[in-house]
Amino acid sequence: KEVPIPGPKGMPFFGNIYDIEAEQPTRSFELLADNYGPIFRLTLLGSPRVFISSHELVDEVCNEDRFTKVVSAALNQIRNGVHDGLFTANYPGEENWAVAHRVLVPAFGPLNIRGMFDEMYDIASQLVMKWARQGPNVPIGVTDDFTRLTLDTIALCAMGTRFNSFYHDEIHPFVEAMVGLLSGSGNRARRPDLLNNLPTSENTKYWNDITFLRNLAQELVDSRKNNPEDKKDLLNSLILGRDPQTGQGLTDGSIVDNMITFLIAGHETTSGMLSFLFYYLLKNPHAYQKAQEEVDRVIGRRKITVEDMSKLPYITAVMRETLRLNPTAPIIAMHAHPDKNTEDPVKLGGGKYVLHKDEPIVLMLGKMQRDPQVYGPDADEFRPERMLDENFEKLPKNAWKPFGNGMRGCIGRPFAWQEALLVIAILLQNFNFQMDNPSYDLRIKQTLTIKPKDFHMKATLREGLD
Ligand code: MNH
Repeated sequence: KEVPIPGPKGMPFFGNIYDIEAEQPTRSFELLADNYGPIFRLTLLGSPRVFISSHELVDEVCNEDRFTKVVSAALNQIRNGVHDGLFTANYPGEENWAVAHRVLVPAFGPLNIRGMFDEMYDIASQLVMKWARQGPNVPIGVTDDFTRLTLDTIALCAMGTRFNSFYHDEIHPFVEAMVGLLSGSGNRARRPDLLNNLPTSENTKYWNDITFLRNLAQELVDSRKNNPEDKKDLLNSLILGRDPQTGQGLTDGSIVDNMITFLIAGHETTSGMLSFLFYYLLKNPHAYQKAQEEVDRVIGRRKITVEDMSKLPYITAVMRETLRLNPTAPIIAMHAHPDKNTEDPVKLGGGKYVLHKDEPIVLMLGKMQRDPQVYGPDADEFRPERMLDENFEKLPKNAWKPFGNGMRGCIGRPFAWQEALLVIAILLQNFNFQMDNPSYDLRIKQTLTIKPKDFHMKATLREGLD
């Protein structure tokens, strides 16, 4: 009954590294899945891992009694900067994860997220101002401006500081160092440790970026500690939050780890989602019209309030459908649960596929979320109606996973959701949009996350607005 796991033959030492395009690893994995099916194996830097992309297999691996997150590849490199912060902690094993999780879950609860609405609104209106001033003829670099927006928003809410990205052409030094950490981590993940430990200028810069990030983060923590402010933002939760189980707060090291983590995890993913979403709206005029009509009907010309956020079901469906077709964090990795799992060897697919000891399993979220077994023959099409509440609730378990799995799923989801809803609403309220180049078709650029490549649009202020 056992079946060998298929996959391309690798080269000695290099393994399958040449089967993967460095610029677009997720695309390469998808092409391999088209060739080898819903499970295949690659050997990268000497270690084998399996890639799964059907709903059936992903559903099996999402069982937290058998499997849990593993920190590997680029994520394991990011650990050089943020250690056992929430995103990069190995748990079970690293108790700091559980402490930070208990302290920070309330920080992302409904009351706190609503408390951050005004600051989100502040940054969103800066974007509106910029596009209004530019006028209707200037092509907008969509992803760049959405990245300015999400960076400024998370910096204000998590670090209590303003990057003012809409007012500068140069990148803020914190952002430059963070981009250095992220791209450096991506590069290091494709090289053997031997090379990563040499004193090259690239490696020196990598560690300098980390020192810079941590020093600045610590300064901002000290500054808030010395000048307390009475508000519900993420920075206050990091500093003032107490573990309900032990009563202890986070250490300074853990505060800095998680502050930088929020910036890393919280900007590209949300900016990519907004960029894909406007691409899909412009490619689908019917959906665009319904979304704008919803804003006009529910909000009209008045100022948007936090209460409006729960009254936009069509736009919510558009967001879900966008993240189904292009989950901006496109892959997550799991392995057999070290404490709970007693199977030896571990097998997938009802005993068919035998894994190596502690072999990482890579979940290809985008491919899985287009599984025709779940989404039907039009799985590749953008059709927000399938994501309206009544349909969304009927989806099989684990068929929509853009925020990851179980207790290691995204803690920032309500933050991202409120931020994105607000931005979509305020943009549709104030502008009409067009593609800059009507024949543009989606191309994807990947770093840790995916975003549309070279996507430009134009924004015209709507009549009756000044
Ligand atoms: Mn987020 C984990 C997707 C926005 C902070 N996030 C994850 C995971 C996915 C994910 C997938 C699981 C990763 C893994 O298994 O390795 N996150 C998203 C998407 C968006 C997003 C698609 C926006 C859209 N995330 C945000 C925002 C923040 C944030 C905004 C912070 C304000 N995310 C996190 C943190 C984790 C995480 C922190 C790690 C949680 C944990 O393991 O405890």
